[in-house]
Amino acid sequence: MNRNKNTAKPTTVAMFCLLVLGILVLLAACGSNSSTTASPSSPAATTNPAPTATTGGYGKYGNGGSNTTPTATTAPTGATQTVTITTDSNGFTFSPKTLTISVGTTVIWKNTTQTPHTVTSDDGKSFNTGDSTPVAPSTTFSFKFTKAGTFAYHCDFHPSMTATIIVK
Ligand SMILES: [Cu+2]
Repeated sequence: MNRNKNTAKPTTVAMFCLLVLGILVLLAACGSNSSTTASPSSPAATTNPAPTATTGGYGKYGNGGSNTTPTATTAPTGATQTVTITTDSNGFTFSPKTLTISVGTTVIWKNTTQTPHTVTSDDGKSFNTGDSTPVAPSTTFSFKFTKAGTFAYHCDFHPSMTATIIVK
């Protein structure tokens, strides 16, 4: 009996080992599985650090290091000119009535009156605030002139309000 068992043992042991190994692997898999299910895979919040203003040139002078950002706000490229919507002895008016600018200039109409006005090019298509979205009191309307030409415009609400932008 004993001898017989001894001869049969090696394979049995090997089989047993494999079985145990297999079970262990399964258990390990199950174990790790159940333990990981608890933690919700949080989509690693990619904290994009705001592009820190380059501490180049300017930072070196003065207060060494503190970013003295040279007012580089994304302003409209090119120059700007302002036309004031105001009141004169004749009533509402654009001031100046004729404004000469160079190509690429953005004109800002500033309504300083208590009444809405439109800024409507006479050709009806170059620029237009539209009657439903006029320049409300204390607000502005901007338009960038990218083409040379003479642009007469008016206010749809007040026929006497006429003016011209000359783009060179
Ligand atoms: Cu008006």
